[in-house]
Amino acid sequence: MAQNGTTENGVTGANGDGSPPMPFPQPVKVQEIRHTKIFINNEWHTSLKGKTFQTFNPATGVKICEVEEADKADVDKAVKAARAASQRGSPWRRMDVSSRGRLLHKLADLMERDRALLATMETIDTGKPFLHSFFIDLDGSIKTLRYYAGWADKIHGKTMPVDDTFMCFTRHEPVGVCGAIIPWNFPLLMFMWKVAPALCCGNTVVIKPAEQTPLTALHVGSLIKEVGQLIKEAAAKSNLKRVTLELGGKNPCIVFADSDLQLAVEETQKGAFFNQGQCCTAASRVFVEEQVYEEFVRRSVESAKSIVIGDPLDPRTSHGPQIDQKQFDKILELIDSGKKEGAKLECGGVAMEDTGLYIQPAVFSHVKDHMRIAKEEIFGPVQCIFRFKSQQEAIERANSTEYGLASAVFTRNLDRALSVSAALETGTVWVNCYNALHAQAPFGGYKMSGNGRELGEYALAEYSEVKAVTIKLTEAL
Ligand code: NW8
Repeated sequence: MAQNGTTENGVTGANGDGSPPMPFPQPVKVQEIRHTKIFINNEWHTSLKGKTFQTFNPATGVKICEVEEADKADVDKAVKAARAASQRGSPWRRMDVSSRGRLLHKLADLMERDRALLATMETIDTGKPFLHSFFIDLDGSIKTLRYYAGWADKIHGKTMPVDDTFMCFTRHEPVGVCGAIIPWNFPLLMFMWKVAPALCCGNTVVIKPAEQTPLTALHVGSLIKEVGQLIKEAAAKSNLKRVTLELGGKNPCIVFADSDLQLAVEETQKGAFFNQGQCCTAASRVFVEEQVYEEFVRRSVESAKSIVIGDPLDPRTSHGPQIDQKQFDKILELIDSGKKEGAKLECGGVAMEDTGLYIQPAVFSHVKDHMRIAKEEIFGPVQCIFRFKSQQEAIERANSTEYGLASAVFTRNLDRALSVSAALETGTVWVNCYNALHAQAPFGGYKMSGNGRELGEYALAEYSEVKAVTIKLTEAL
């Protein structure tokens, strides 16, 4: 399991009693959720209308706590505070850019300190396995924050030669107040994908966590309070001028007969079932070349049957429950449509009997492009395997969707990997891997999968305005 050497809270055994280091991080016992209010201007506020909402643990159905619910007036209050903090002359705007970077690093330090607690909260709130929360969501969040902390003092314009006796340079300025609506599938990670680049450019941010999963955003509020600065957040959407969106996908994988077949089976399967299939990047259409089709299906089914479903806090678990009843019902309805339309359900696809929201990972073979399971985003643990004959045909079928978020190619042939990745109409193409996301690389959708980019240097453009300053010179030498 990948482990970042710098983020060790909960990983190593600094037990102080001479006992050997723990091989795995452990969930923390959460007695009570301390932060349940609206965080504005470094302070906790109750909702103006006195409203609260409940958040539930999807693994047990048990209520976790009540959270203050922001209404329009609370949002206005948050936006007003964010606007004041982003005025020229405010402490946040006047702060030198390297101090801004240090604050973001400080927040990353605090998240490392509370890493096991945050991972536990994320698991209780979403149902995702604890080790995934710890090694993927927390690792990715902290890395994203540190990556943009490094950018804070490296965002600069250019000087360009222009006509006659002018000189011209650009300044990259913050947009001002940014609003972010966070999805429930990766509450903390998606929070950081938005907030870190926005803050490193000098903006202020108003956040609306998903109703299902507010806990980690609230805890990060308490960490920001520890950082002790006028960084804003709360709960809101507002009249934003620019919108970047990261929407759905029906992401194709193309597996050629010359690929490392076992690697292709493992990566496409993790791609399909990771986070219970609740990923915009879910590998939901796998096209397999006809010579290896039967073998690929056989190995995929064998592997799917060995997935350990269970209590998300148990470190042996690799598959947890779906987020809520509505998603759970929608997934089972789509699985049913697949069976009715003639695809072959090789394994899984049924709810676990004893508890509510668990669905056994489903593998469908003999899926045809016209079926609903081939076209609609399922957002659940359903893998659809298709057969193809020629490279040209695979590319055309992979591209024949309104979506264009991500795709993957499995082959040992470098020429083919390069030409197929050029032909696929998606914002990301993975070659011989899947879900290989990095803070340094841009991520976003073609076509209906979204606007703009997150992560990497490209995301900075979404959060900055470029000003050209042109100066008339009186003397040309
Ligand atoms: C930002 C993200 C990551 C990271 C690593 C491994 C597996 C899956 C995901 C992932 C900075 C550094 C690392 C993943 C996360 C979000 C979505 C889908 C897959 N992210 N990872 Cl939507």
